[in-house]
Amino acid sequence: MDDLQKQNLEKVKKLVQSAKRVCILTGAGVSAESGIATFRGYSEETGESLWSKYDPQQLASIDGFLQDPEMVWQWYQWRREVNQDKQPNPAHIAIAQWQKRAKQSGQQDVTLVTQNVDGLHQKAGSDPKQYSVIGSLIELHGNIWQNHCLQCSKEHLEDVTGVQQVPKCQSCGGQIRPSVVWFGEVLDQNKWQAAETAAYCCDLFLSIGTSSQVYPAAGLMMLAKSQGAKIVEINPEPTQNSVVDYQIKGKAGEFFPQIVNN
Ligand code: BJW
Ligand code: ZN
Repeated sequence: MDDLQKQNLEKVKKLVQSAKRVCILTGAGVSAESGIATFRGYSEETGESLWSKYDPQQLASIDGFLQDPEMVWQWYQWRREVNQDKQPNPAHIAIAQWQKRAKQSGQQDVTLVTQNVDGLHQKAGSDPKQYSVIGSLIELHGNIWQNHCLQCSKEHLEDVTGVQQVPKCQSCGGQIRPSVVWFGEVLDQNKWQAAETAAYCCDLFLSIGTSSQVYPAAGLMMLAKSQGAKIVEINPEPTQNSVVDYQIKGKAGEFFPQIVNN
């Protein structure tokens, strides 16, 4: 570890201890050490990223689904199959434990905003139920394990394991789709408002495992900075984001627990 990295780690540990309101934004990189593929950035654990093999406009856009629903549904079924046994890694666990400690002590608010749809933060113990309340988990891009009707929006709880054709909604006959946010779709407004509030009010913003290329999530960092928050990034391939105050160049599962458990 070089001197700058050591200095940054020590400074970030102090910030973590003294912050009153914290907003954590996570991306695919936080799940890379659990064996889940990232979208763009390279990850040592899974090799190629999803978008190096597949076209996001075809598979993760509303137009793609309208054009070829079967292909998109089957791609999500494949990802569900591949991801079903994946477990939280030390980064997910350390985040959830920090949130729990913060809630119990009443000394800090630690809100987790994730772009991930894999459900691993929940599995680790972060709480998504009250996403409008500071201190919980906000799944900004939805959850791959949930489904709803494209036409009437009804949530569908039935087990779709192994179903290879797009299921039909029993209420309206519409197509059932995964409850994730595709390109060209607006985010859930309650979730987005909660995320903006957490970023706006925080004094420490931690960006972990995201390439910061997808909006509006990528804009949260700038919002936090505009209100005077310190900005920390943990990523083996640091982004060129000029608003970052402290870069921790490395893996989330290795460095995040060091920062919060001391
Ligand atoms: C590690 C690691 C380790 C590796 N430890 N780190 C403003 C400007 C420009 C464009 C737009 C804009 N506003 C809106 C847009 C359009 C669009 C957009 O942002 N496009 C950009 C790509 C240019 N945004 C939208 O369409 C959004 N909707 C919207 O804005 O609505 C309003 C609107 C509607 C209509 C017209 C216009 C506006 C919706 C975005 C939805 C994103 N959906 C996806 C798919 C979800 C479902 C699924 O899983 O299939 O969400 S795309 C994909 O990218 C996924 C992710 O959540 C998201 C972000 O990716 P993330 O998490 O950053 O992952 P990677 O792979 O990019 O990066 C991983 C990082 O980890 C790398 O940096 C590695 O180095 C690092 N890493 N190992 C720590 N061990
Ligand atoms: Zn329906």
